[in-house]
Formats: sequence, structure tokens, C-alpha cells
Amino acid sequence: MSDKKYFYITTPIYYASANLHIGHAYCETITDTIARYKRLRGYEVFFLTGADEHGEKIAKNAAKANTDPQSFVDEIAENFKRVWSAMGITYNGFIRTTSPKHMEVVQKVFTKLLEQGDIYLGEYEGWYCTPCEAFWTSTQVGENHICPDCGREVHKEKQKAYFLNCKKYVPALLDFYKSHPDFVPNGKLNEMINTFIKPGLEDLCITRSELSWGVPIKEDPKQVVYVWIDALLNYISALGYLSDDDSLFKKFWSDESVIVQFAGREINRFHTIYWPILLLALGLRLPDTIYVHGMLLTRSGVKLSKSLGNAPSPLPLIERYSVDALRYYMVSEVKVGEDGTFTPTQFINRINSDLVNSYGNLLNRSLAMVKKYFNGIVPEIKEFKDPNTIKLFEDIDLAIENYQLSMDKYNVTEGAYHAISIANLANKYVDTMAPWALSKDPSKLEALKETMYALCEAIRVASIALKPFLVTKADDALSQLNVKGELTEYSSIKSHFGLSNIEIGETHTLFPRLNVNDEQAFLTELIDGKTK
Ligand code: ME8
Repeated sequence: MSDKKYFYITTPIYYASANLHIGHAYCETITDTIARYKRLRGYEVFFLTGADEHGEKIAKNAAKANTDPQSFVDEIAENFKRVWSAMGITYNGFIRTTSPKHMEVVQKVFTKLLEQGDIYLGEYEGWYCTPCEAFWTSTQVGENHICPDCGREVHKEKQKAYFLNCKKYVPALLDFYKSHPDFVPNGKLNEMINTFIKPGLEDLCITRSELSWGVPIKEDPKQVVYVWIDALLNYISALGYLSDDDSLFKKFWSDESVIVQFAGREINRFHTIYWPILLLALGLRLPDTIYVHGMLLTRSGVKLSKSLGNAPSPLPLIERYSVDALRYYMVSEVKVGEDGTFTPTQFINRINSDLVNSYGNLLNRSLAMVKKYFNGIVPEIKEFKDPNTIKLFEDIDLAIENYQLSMDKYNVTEGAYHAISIANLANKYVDTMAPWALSKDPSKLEALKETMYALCEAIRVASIALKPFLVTKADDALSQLNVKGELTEYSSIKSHFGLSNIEIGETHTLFPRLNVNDEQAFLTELIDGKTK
């Protein structure tokens, strides 16, 4: 573990142009899982999410809905918060780019960069994609004038505008990339360097004059700040950068803080090129990691997206299967960093195999046996004697090591795998020890005691490791086991002898088994219904 005290993690701020879908929930789940893990590990965490509320697309959608943009985004931001609350998202800050606090920071940054000569006035002509709020070069849009991100038609725009002098910062940026090989994991930087930097990075046009729904600049109020610059600055405005109270900024954007920023692959360019350039121009430290994650796709390989209208909300899934099932499925099935598909069969199989058959069943049968053989009292054990038990805990300790290694690299998919492997190991151990046979032979009482103890301990350890994933059921399992205080904390994950004589609590099923036929029909309608 690093010796830093603070941990700052951010999600992209999602466009307040329509409601959230499972793609947004995917990124939010990964980041929340990491935030929860880091809190378990003793970091002071600041987890930021929010809403991107300016830009042409939002102004247009508000007009379509016969309302003004501010009322439009107010309602959507409230919806975002409702969804995140249902998903158990433990954000510490929710930033809205229409908040006066944020807008003031954007203006101050503009003034600062203008004064220091990093912003200049010029004229811009380019191909603009309205849904993506992005300008593209002729090469990028090709002969058919198609947006390289979303595949829709772009149009030409020409205007007097301010530019950010990006060229000046390219050498420093390349030096930074070189000296920080882990800045963008999984090789996701090479494509950016080859596509955008090697051919010669252009200065970025950072104001628009034809649009009023944005942050006007003080020096030329007819111009509003380009929505992407406005949006990127949320990561520091939310902490109070350049404001009267900058205590959070001093803590979480400092050298004592680990800074990790998640962004989907379609916005890689903004986060790995322009965002670092802005920070370099402002003389601020750069994040430790920009983690570029993959996309949830439809079964025909198209990105689930708000503007294509092909993506379901996470709410019906939470209602039917629990927040834990949805979160667990997303992180374990869609490998972080890679694209994936939300498929009904995989969903049902994953929940049934890992949560019902492995973890849930381990809890059920172990506690039932403790009740049956020892009146619900965990036997007293001070050391393990049976080679199978010794091996079980060697394997469990190794799984914990691997879990930590994965989680510390933000690989929550592997982290979930190692956490659930503890339950798998314990299930194999039950079969090897066959406590039902031991119980029939009075001379095997000590072995039976050790087996029951070991199973309870494995449940305890697995539950602690699963806390970041199963945000209600891991605690539920721990309370069925009736462990409290320190024994539920991460610091006790490897001290295995604290359970003796605990009287287990009320027991119940953690996860109901999913009936393949019923759920297949429900999920197919929900997931594919949108994409027909
Ligand atoms: O781009 N699969 O907002 P946005 C996985 N406002 N993740 C997905 C996804 C999918 N199908 N669809 C969306 C914006 N996401 C800007 C960001 S940040 C300074 C400004 C997630 O509403 C993913 O994290 O289009 C993606 O990068 C983000 O939502 C884009 O959300």
C-alpha cells in the first residue's frame, strides 16, 4: 500500500441531456467499488461524480421539452441523484456545471490562462458533431463527413474564437507520459499518441460564440467556454480550486493524495491529452491514473447510448434482482478496461453460480450446521491442526494477497474473482471434510469443531473482501454470523482466531436462485427490447 493518506477518484460527469442508463451505472459501479475498497484500506477518500449541464445538445433538448435549460437540467440532476442512491453509490461530491461555484472557477481559469498567454484569440473553422459536442478535422470526418466517435453526420462551423495553446505543452506532456508509464493503464495511450499527437496536435478552440447555454467569459461575454473545457474543470472546481474555501483541493489535489480518474474509451482523448494540458498550463500536478474503461455494447456490438436510445435504466434490474446482484454482475462479467455485452444468460448464470451457489450457499449450509451440531455457537479454536484447514487458510491468505494486488490496480473484475474464490475454496473444503460424516463419529469431535470454525471464518473473510461489491449482502452475512466491530473490518482480514464462542444470529437466504426461464424472458425484454 502506498504511504499516501488521501484518495481522490472521479467519474466523468454525465450529460444532463437525458436520464442515466446501465452504461453510466457501469462506470459508477466500478468507481464506487474502488472508493469503498480504499475506505476499507484506511484512506480518506473523496469520490466525485456529477452532471455536465451546458452545451448545445442540452439547450436543444430543453427546447424540445418546452422548458428552459436550467429547469431541464435541475430535474435531470435530481434524477441522477435518485439513481445513484438506488445503486448505493457513496459519492462525496456531486458537481453540477451550472452551479455558480463551478462557473466562477471556469471564468477564473480562463482569465488566468489568457493573462499568462496560453489562451489567444483566433478564428475557427471545423467540422462539428452536435451530439458529441466535438470539433473534428477533415481527415477525421473523412469524405462522408461522419463523426469518428458516434458515426453521425457532422456540419461545418466557422467562428471567431479563443484557442488554448496546446502545441506549447506537447513536449512537457510527452515527457510526462514517458516518466509515468502507468498514467493510462492497459496500453490505452498509444492510440492517442499515434492518432492525435504524432500528426501534430492542433491548438484547441475553447470558446463558442453562437451558443448562450454555457459559461460566458468575463473578457468577451458573447463567447461561452467550450463545453468540454467547462466540463473537465469540474474535477478541480468541485474541490474548491481558486475559491475562498480550497481546503479539499489542498488535501485531495496534493502530493499526499492518489488521484485516479475514470473515463470511458470514447472520451479518452479529452482526459489523456487536453485535461493534462490544462493542468500543465495551470501549473498543477497531474493525476496518477487516467483509467480508460470499456463500453457496454448491445449484442450486435453497438455502444449503449443515451442519444441512440438503446439502453435500459438500471432501476428495473435493481428492483428485481437487488443492487448487489446488478453491481456484482457488471464488475465481474464485463472486464474492466474491455468492452462487454449485457446478456441475459450470462447475468443469470453469474448470479446463480457465484452469489447463490457459492457465497450464499456457503453461508446457508455452514450456519445451519453450526446450529445443528453446536447449538448455534461457533466452537472454540485457537489453532488449526488438520492439514486441510491449514491448506485452506494458506489458500485464503493467498487469495487475499491477489485480491489486494488486483484492487490496488483498480482491476475490480479480478478483485471480485479473488473475493468469491474464498467462498469457492471453503465450499471445496466442506466437501473434503464432510462434517456430516464427522458428526456421526464422537472421536472426530475436534475435527468437526475445527471444520465449523474454519467455515465461519472463511465466510467472515470472504464477506469483508466482498464488501465493496455486495454493498448490502456482505454486511447482511456478517450480521447473520453475528460478528461485530473489529472483526468486520479489513484490518482483521488475516487474523483468523477471533470467532470462538460467538453465537450466530438469525439466518436467512442471501440470494434467491434465479429461475432461468422466467428471468431470461424478463431480461431479454428489458435489454433487447430497446435495441430491436
Ligand atoms: O461524455 N458503456 O457524458 P456522457 C459503459 N459529459 N460506459 C458508458 C456507456 C456504455 N455504453 N455509455 C456511457 C460525457 N458510459 C461528458 C463527460 S467528463 C469531464 C464529461 C459512461 O453522458 C462512460 O464512463 O456521454 C462514458 O465515458 C460516460 O458515461 C459518458 O457519459
